[in-house]
Amino acid sequence: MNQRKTSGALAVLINSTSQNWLPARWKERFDTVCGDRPVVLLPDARLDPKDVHYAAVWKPVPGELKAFANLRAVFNLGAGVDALMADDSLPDVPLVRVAVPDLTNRMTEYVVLHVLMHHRQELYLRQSQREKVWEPRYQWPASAITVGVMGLGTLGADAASVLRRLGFRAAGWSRSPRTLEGITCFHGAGQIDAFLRATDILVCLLPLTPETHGILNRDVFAKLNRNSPLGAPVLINAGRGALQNEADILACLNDGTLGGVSLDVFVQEPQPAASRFWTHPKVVLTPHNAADTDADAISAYVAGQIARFEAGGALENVVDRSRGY
Ligand code: NDP
Ligand code: OXD
Repeated sequence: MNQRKTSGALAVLINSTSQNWLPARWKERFDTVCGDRPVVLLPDARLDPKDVHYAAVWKPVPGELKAFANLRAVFNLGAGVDALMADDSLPDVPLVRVAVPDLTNRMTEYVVLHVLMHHRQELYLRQSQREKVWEPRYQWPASAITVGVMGLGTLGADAASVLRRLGFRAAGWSRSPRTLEGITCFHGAGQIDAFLRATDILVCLLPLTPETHGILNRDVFAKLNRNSPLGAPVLINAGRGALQNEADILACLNDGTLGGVSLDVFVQEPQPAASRFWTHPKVVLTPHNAADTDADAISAYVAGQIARFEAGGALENVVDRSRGY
């Protein structure tokens, strides 16, 4: 194998204030797994940018990475690379995204939780509890519901297969043809209508790209199946906020085109206090924490990739920049 050995620094750039992203914790984890390699938390005035060979980043400010002339690879500390793809000055080196069982399992937990919440009428039952009303409604079986997953990649494929094992009918939609056991697979613009017509609960795990921007809109919601025991279709979006037209979602909830939604992602994050999504009775809101990237799991993943790359091996999960994901 071609050795690419180096002691170049790993620069860590994190631009988030939420608890999961505390930069000091990420630095500590990287220090532990990177052996002798210097790990530098940016900004750091003492750093010579030429010493940086790798960058591990979450939402860096556009332009921040072009300072590193000797960069060999960028590791995005999440699965979605839309924030990086929006940076015109992103250096022309491999861009690696997260695809690890830890993240996949967390997302599948979120999807299963929210599919079950709507399927088992939890919004009605919690309201009944608050009002001390003992009026159980007919509960249909999981096999009466088709969950359609938009995006059959690392996350969507796993969520769909676990839902199928729970007894739901599972369908999925991707860009290119996929074959997944027990899942009815659709692909491309030519098959989206058939996919939507079969779907009672629509789960979105698409990446945000120019092609998918705004895809969750009234036209799409109006094509979902209206003849399931749910009464009206349900949307669950844990992809990215800009996939959804938020005015359409609220209007469709109000006129019955949608019966309920679970939203983990929003055009504006955090959501402003005045947003109707906080208080709408048919909305379950979570603060973009469907699947946290865990510092223990992801630092080990990045260090492992660097070690393999320097031993002459190939990087895994490299983003195809022409597709945008
Ligand atoms: P992958 O790249 O593994 O999968 C993406 C899937 O979307 C693929 O099946 C792909 O099709 C499909 N797709 C992309 N573009 C289109 C299109 N134009 N039409 C139809 N299908 C399309 O991504 P992951 O599964 O790892 O992650 C998905 C997204 O989840 C991330 O990009 C991120 O935005 C979001 N995410 C959210 C988190 C949260 O906490 N809320 C946490 C982690 C991720 P094909 O198979 O043909 O390539
Ligand atoms: C991700 C995310 O993309 O946290 O991993 O949203």
